[in-house]
Amino acid sequence: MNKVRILHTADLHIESALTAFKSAAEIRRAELLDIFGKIIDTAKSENVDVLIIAGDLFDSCRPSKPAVSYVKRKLESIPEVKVFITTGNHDYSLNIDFPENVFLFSNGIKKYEFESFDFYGAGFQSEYCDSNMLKNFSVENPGKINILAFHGDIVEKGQTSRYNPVTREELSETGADYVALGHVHQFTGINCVNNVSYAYCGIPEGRGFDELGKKGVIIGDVYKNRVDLKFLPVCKRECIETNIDITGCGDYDEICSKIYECAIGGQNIFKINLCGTVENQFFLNTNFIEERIKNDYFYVKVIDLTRPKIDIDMLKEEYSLRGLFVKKLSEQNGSEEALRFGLGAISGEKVYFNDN
Ligand SMILES: [Mn+2]
Repeated sequence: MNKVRILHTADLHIESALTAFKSAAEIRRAELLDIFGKIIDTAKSENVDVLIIAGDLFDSCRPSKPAVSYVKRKLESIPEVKVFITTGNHDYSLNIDFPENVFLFSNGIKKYEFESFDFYGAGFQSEYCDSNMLKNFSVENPGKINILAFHGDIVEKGQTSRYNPVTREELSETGADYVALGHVHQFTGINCVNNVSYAYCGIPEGRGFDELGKKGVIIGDVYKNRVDLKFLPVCKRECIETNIDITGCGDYDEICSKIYECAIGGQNIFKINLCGTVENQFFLNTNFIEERIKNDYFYVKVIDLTRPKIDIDMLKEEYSLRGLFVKKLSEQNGSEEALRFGLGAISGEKVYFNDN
């Protein structure tokens, strides 16, 4: 049966600044380039026919010479693979002399025809694209396998976006068998609307705590009217945000052992939120904790979200509004939450309630 084997990636954002990683930023920047090499090697070992890079390959329109020459060299190493690159809102004007196996889409929709499939793509020409690039597009040879790639936002009808807004209805009208999307940095699952399958593959390496979890690419086969595609994790490190309850920990030794117990995998990038209650007199210094554990992690950031323990027995003896409140509440077996809200309100804090 006719099929096209593809690897779909996007949003590599090569040469992102990553300043939040401080001393680890240089290494992480190098890793963003390195993952490109790994993806190319995967395309080769998995024998794909087509490699799709759906925008924001580079973080800017002016990537450095070393980065460009590495990217070109890796693309040259897979001459048997057809590589389709669309520009995104970050790299909308790339001035790169790509090797012969690369097809670049840097403006309105364009088609390349091959024996077993047609490939369409459209790219950004500036930082923003307020109107839909597809503009009533539908494939010219509906009997063939058709693949479409672009960078942009899938929106609801009537919703706007500055990044090429396209609705599901418009995707369905393209008649493509697979639409390879870029711009959203999270894998969305393989979705389908009227035989048109579409997906965001997400970024292949997380660049911060807004890009959490395992990152990867989409790989598999595109057939006429259906796909057999899966998510393949390729990232070297995961960005992980985790809450660690340190209630009961009396000193830094205990807190650090608790962290080691809960935040496993030192190669990963951690944001650790310490939570729970601590004794009033225990002074928590997150810089000191980071200093103690930093050699065991590629990068670790520690945030103090703990709350001081409330000494009810002491408070209810107080001759004050606060004392009276605590006394009344404990007589009625009030909840810990009610206690915190009440004490907060009495001390003049803003108190927020929500239904969840
Ligand atoms: Mn983008």
